[in-house]
Amino acid sequence: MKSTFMKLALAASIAIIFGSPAVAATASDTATTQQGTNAAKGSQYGDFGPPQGDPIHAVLTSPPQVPPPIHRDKPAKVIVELEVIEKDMPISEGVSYRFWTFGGTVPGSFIRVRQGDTVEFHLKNNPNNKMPHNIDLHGVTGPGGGAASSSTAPGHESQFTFKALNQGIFIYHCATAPVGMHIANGMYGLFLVEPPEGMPAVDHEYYVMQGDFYTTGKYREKGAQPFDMEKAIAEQPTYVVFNGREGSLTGDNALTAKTDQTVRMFIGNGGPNLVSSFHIIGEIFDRVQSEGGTLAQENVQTTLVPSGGAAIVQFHTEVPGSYVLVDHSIFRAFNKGALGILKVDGPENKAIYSGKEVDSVYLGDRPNPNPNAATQAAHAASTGKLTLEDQIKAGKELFTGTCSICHQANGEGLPGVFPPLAKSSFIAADPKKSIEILLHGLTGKVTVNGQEYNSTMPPMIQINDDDAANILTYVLNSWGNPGGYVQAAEVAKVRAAPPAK
Ligand code: HEC
Ligand SMILES: [Cu+2]
Repeated sequence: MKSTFMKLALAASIAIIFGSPAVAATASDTATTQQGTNAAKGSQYGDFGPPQGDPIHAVLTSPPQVPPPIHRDKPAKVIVELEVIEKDMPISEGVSYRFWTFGGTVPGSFIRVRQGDTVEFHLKNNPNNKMPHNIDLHGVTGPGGGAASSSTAPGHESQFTFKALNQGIFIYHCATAPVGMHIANGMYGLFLVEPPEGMPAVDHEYYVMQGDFYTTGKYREKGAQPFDMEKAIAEQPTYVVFNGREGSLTGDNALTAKTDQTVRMFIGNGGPNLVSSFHIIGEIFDRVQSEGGTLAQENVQTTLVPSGGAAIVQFHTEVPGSYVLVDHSIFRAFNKGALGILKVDGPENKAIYSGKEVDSVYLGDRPNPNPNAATQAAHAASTGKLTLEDQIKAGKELFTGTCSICHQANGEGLPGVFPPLAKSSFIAADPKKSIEILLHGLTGKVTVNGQEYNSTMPPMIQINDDDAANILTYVLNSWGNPGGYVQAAEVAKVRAAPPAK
C-alpha cells in the first residue's frame, strides 16, 4: 500500500515538473487515430522484426522522377548502391560548374524504402574523382547518420547497414570536411521512408530540391565558374535553383499534369545556407507534411523548407495553365534562378477561373523566359558566329519577357504612361544611348515623337551583356527604327562606366 502511494506521489510530482501526462497522452492518441497506426509514433514502433524474403535492390531515380510506391506488407532487406561522381554540368545557360553528385545528378538519386526495412547501403566513390566523400542520411538512427561508417576514398566502396525506424521524407548529404563545400557543390538528395501501410495513391509524384550555389563570377557570367568560398561563408549565393540548375524545370523540362489530378511533390532543401519559402503561384497546397513529419497541415500557401530539411506537398489541379514554382524570397526566383513550371493541360474551368492567363506577367522580369532563340544566340556568340538574324530572333524573345510589359509587344507603348519604342524619335537621335537607358534606367522628362513623358524606367542590370545587346538590336531593327546593331562588348563598356548624371 505504502509503496503504491509513494509511486503515485512520485508520478504526481513528475507531472508537476513536466506538465500533465494526461494531456500529452490525449495529443498522441489523436495522432494515432489520424494515422491509423502505432507506427506513426516513431522509432520505438518502427521495428517490425528481421527482414523477410530475398533482398531487394532499390530503384533509384534522377530528379524530378520519384521511384514507384512500395506496396509491401513485410519488412525487407533493401540494397542501395549509390555512386559519387564529380562532373562538369551547366548551372545556367552557357555557365558550367564542377558539381559533386550522388548518382550523377543534383540533387542525387531519390531513394525509397518502407518503415522497418533493413537497408544495406553501398557508397561508391568513382575512381576519377579527386575527393573523399561520405553520406549522412537524416533517416538513419546512429552516429553521423551513416557518415561515421562511410568515408570513402576515390576508387573505393563503403558498406553499412541500418534499419529505417522512422517514417518520413529525409534529406541525405555528404558530411566530409569541409562539409559546407561538399554540400554547396550539390551533394544532397532525398530519402523517403514510407509508412508501413503505404501512401495514398496520387496521379503524379515529383522530386524537387532547392540549393544555393556560389560562383566566383556573377549571375549568368558565361564560362566555367569555380566555387567561391568567400561568398559561401558570407551566405551570398550567386544562384538559388531547383534541381541543380537554372531552367531544370522550365521550357521542355517543365513538370506536367492534367486537370483534375492530384500531384504530390517531395520538396527538399539542400542549402547549404538558405531556408526556402516554397510556393507555387496559382495553387494552394491542400496538404503539407511540413518539415517532412507525419502530421499534415491543410490549405497552405507557402511552406518553409529548412536547410537540411524537406516537406511533402499535395494539391489537386482544377484549371489548365502554367503554375510557377518559386522560392517566395522572390529575388531568388527572378534574379538567381529559383523558378520552375508545372504545366497543367486540360479543358478550361471558367467557373473556377475565368481563364485569362497571365504567365508573361509572372515571368515578367525574368530575362530568359523561353531560352530557345536566346540559347542559340548565346551558342553562336561563343563560337564567334553570331549573325544579325540570330540577334534579332533572340532579342524578340527576350523583349517579350522583359520590355513588353511596359512598351507593349508592338512597341507602341501606352499613351501618357510608357513611351513608344516604335519609330521612336528618341532612339533615332542617338541609337546607342539605349544601352545606357537599359542598364541604368531613365527618369524625368523625355519627349518621344512629340509627346512628353515624365516617368521612370527601372534599371535592368540583371540582364547580361549578350541578352541586352540582342534586345536592343531587335528594337533597332523593328517598327521603323533606324536599324544597326549593338554588340555585347559595347554593353559591357557602358556597364563598367559609372552612370551619367
Ligand atoms: C516597368 C516599365 C518599363 C519596362 C519594363 C521597360 N521600360 Fe523602357 N521606359 C519606361 C518608361 C516609363 C520610359 C520613360 C522614362 C521617363 O519618362 O523618363 C522608358 C523609356 C525607354 C526608352 C527611351 C524612350 C523611347 O521611347 O525611346 C527606351 C529606348 C526604352 N525605354 C527601352 C526599353 C527596353 C529595351 C526595355 C527592356 C529591356 C524597357 N525599356 C523596359 C518603362 C519601362
Ligand atoms: Cu562529399
